[in-house]
Amino acid sequence: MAEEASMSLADDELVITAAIVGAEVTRAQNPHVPYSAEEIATEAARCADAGAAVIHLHVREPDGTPTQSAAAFQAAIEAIRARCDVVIQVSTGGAVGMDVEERLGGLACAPEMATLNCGSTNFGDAVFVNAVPDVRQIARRIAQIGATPELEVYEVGHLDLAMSLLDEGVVASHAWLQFVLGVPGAAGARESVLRFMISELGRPLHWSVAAVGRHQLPMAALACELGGHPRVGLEDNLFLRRGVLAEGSAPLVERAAELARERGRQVVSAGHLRGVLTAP
Ligand code: KMH
Ligand code: ZN
Repeated sequence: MAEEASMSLADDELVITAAIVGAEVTRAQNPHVPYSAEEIATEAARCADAGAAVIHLHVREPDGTPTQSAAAFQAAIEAIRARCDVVIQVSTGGAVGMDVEERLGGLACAPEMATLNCGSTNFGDAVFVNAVPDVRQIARRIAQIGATPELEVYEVGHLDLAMSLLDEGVVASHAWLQFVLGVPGAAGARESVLRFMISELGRPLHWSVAAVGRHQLPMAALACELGGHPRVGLEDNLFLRRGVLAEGSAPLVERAAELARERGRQVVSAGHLRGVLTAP
């Protein structure tokens, strides 16, 4: 059986994650998507100032092509660390179609957190493939470098796999869990879906919600109300409100921080979160 989570935030404390780059969104869709290490660091610093404790990180080639190369991650991470204090969570999902080994470049750069996608899912017209043996292998690689995994759950079956990995100890009990809702073709970004998934957790994990498109801010508000944590940013949503492009991810972080405060939650800093992540 899984142990109780050994470290925790107070109930009112809230972590905002900013997903500032992504792999699929482009400057043709929103000119504020950062590509270079310096652009990424500038946006990370704006998001930290607005209240983000975690930066969920993808990286790009100079022309915007998604890459998972360790060199590109290293350049971005060094630039971010020179500008602001944030917990860096590297993507091990990369872009649809990348092979598993290619996706793990960020793990060479000593990140504090890394994503663990807990199964295959429709991803618009594509399929984001995460075969179970690969999920287990990535989990072990994240554990080897001592990073905190964030279990990405797009579907109910992913939650069952996540629970099995926790029960088996393949994933440590202090893992975070994120419900990714509203990806076209996968579970919808609806209150009923989120409430059901939470009811199935059965253990005291910290959880967040990353909802796609117009659902991002309403589901962020719901996460704040239900004791979870919001992820916002251009990776998942390009608009601040209907018809108005967000001028980067920072305005979305600002809005998430307002939603949190309006619901009695306290937005915590990276330093505070780090203390929780590294507690014995
Ligand atoms: N780009 C998506 C296919 C992650 O970062 O771990 C996968 C993704 C998940 O973004
Ligand atoms: Zn991602």
